[in-house]
Amino acid sequence: MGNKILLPRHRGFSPSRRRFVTGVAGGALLGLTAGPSLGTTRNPHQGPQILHGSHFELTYSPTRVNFTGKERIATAINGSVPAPVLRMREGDTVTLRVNNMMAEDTSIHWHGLILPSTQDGVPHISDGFKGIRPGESFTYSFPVIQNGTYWYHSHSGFQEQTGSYGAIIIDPKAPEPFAYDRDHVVVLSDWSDEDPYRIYAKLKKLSHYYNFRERTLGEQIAELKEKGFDDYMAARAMWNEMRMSDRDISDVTGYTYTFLMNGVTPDDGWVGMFKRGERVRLRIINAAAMTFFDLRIPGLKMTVVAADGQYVEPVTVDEIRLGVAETYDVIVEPKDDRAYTVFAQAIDRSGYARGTLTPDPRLAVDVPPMDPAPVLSHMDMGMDMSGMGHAGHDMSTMPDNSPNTPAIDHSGHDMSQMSGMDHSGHDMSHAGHDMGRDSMTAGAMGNGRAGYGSKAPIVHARTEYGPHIDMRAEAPQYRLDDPGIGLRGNGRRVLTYADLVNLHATPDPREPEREIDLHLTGNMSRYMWSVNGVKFADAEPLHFRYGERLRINLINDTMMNHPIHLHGMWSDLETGEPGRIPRKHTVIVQPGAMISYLVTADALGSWAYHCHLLYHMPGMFRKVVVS
Ligand SMILES: [Cu+2]
Repeated sequence: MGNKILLPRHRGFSPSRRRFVTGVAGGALLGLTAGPSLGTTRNPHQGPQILHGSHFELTYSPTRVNFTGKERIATAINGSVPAPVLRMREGDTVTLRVNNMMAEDTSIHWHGLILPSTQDGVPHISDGFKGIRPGESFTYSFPVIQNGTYWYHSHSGFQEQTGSYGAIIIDPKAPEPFAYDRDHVVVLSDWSDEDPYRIYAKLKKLSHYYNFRERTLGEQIAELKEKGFDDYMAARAMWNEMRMSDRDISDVTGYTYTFLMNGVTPDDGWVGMFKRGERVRLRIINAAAMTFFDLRIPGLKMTVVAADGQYVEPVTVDEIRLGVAETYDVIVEPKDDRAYTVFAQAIDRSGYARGTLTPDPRLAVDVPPMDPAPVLSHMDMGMDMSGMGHAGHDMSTMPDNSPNTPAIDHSGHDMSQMSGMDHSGHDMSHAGHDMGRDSMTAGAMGNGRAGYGSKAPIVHARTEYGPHIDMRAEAPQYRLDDPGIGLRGNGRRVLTYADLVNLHATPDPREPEREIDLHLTGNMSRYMWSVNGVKFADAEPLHFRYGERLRINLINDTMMNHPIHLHGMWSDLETGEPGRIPRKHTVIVQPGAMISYLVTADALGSWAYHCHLLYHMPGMFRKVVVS
């Protein structure tokens, strides 16, 4: 091993040879075990190395990467972006030594794993854990009491944006309830050449900075001057080609992001092999910092067998939306000797991650065009859809306090931004279609019994009023069978939360003793995010009583999807199937919608509870104390 470690996955036949990762930690890195598989020759398209066993050595080091033609420094683990796949066994006690060879503090959180608070890896929240200082190590150790597909990532600063994430696979003790012949991990992520703190600063200054077409003429002229004419026009052409919407779908977009599948760019493409007739299990993990992906494999049906690592009744679909941090295990059965594209569009259609499933890497395959950029509907703004009288109504012409707009409170809303939100063009036939399904659900949902969600009225706390809040959803609905913005009525069978049915009986069938309402709040134009109008820095911890069964109602008072992650305990998603409640670690709350889940507070100590969009986390975060 020399001073520079050429990572095996970048040897061989990369078509462009632009991508490489090398260690720059130099001698410092050599003093430590950087991972047992560094010397193995691997196909560059096959994604990160896999480490097996119950003892893992993971080393953070600043590492050169090149995803765009420009060299950048990543916060890589064992010199790899994504970090190695960790393959462990249910029933083992694992130890994971994490060495920090970087100049800043770091940490690892084992996302979705049920373990003691001391091992959860969130600095200054997990009991006794203050992060791992430069040059120091921390050894995690915990029994593995579950199986399935999970992932791990840094919980320090914005390190996750610069490469600190990897997959965890836990092989089960008992045979699985389905069969497969082959197993691929599909890690989706978003890479930017920009420093994440610079991205955040830009968002703070101009929340739609990366949403190109929302920018004013003055801002565009400034950009033109900054970039020069050619680069500016190239960016514009890309943008126009992608039909980027001027709506608030994603804060950070393909304007700065390169979307990766197993660390491979769309130009190069990850390659997963199969033999015709095999059942192939794909373990799909959304490890992005900020990007929701809509994944499909044209020509193949996907049978979903697990959500967030938990077995579900198999359900066969064409497409799956993965919120940041969600995972789905699917089985596909390619019947022909042909190649298939694994296509994961960003939710705002500003780009995609791509890979190929193929019996032969030489086979060519088409990449489908991206769908049109989505348009926010009344429903996405939490408006009352029980009457269709709003059809074709242009919100921008409405007086702020019009009695015709009971569903949305615009006080404090920046109308210059509103005027861009012309709803007249949105296709109500889709909304109407979803309405029918909504009303079906509405009868069962919201009756207050375990599994059915809350029947309490929506109340906005006093803390939800003020310049830090620019929207309150007045009629948020359970929309469990709504595939979500950009996926409605697209002619494909899209997985919804209503499709998720636990393969096993609900582990804790108790009725909830109490409910906690959490409104997801913010002011988009000021890029301020909060819970119940209170940002993390000003918030008291939430207290759960040890052993209690409680219900959490998440009400999304913003126009964005937020993936909400509770550490340490399961989120038992109420879908109207009380006997078979699916368990998740991360739950998407759609814009203007509500969702609720039950929690068994069976994990003592302190836990993080937050939106998993990286740049929302500083505000949209709570500490939970179970005692
Ligand atoms: Cu969020």
